Amino acid sequence: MMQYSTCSSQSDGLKVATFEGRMDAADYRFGIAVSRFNEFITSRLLEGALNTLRRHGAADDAVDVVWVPGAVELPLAAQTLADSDRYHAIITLGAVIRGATSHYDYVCSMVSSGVNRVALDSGLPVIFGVLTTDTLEQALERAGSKAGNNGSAAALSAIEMASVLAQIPTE
Ligand code: INI
Repeated sequence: MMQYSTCSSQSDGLKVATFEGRMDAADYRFGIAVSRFNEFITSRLLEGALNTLRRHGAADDAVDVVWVPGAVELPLAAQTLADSDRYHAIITLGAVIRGATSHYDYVCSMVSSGVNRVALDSGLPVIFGVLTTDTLEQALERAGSKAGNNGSAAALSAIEMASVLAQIPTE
């Protein structure tokens, strides 16, 4: 919703256009890429994302899910989803756990820079819903137990970004 904000430091009451996302997903389509590696965790992230999209009005047929082998494959899946022109936002979900991998830093670096590049190249919101934790316990905490659900948080970001980007005038 566009509003006009008055900058209080301006004595002449200058008004600036201000855009904020509405948390209503009914008008948007979402693509979700989720990794099978650490599926015990990522399936919970997916459940959180789907529940949140539904609660905010997304229809089931407005959401597509693509499973990939691991976090490293998420950027290519996100890019393919973005290139399809079917979606207003893409959500990537994965879990990289340091204790379980000696190449943790490489995997984190590839997935984070890849996801960011797809967002900037496509001009679509591509949300980073990938857990990067030291332990399985920390991942579980962020997948629906005491530290919330990172998949649900990613879905909220996707809705907000789809809405706010749609409002920014193009000329
Ligand atoms: N993929 C993950 O999603 N999480 C991990 O913790 C992980 N570990 O431990 O290595 C992981 N590796 C697989 C990687 O994402 C690719 O699928 C694989 O290298 C093939 O390209």
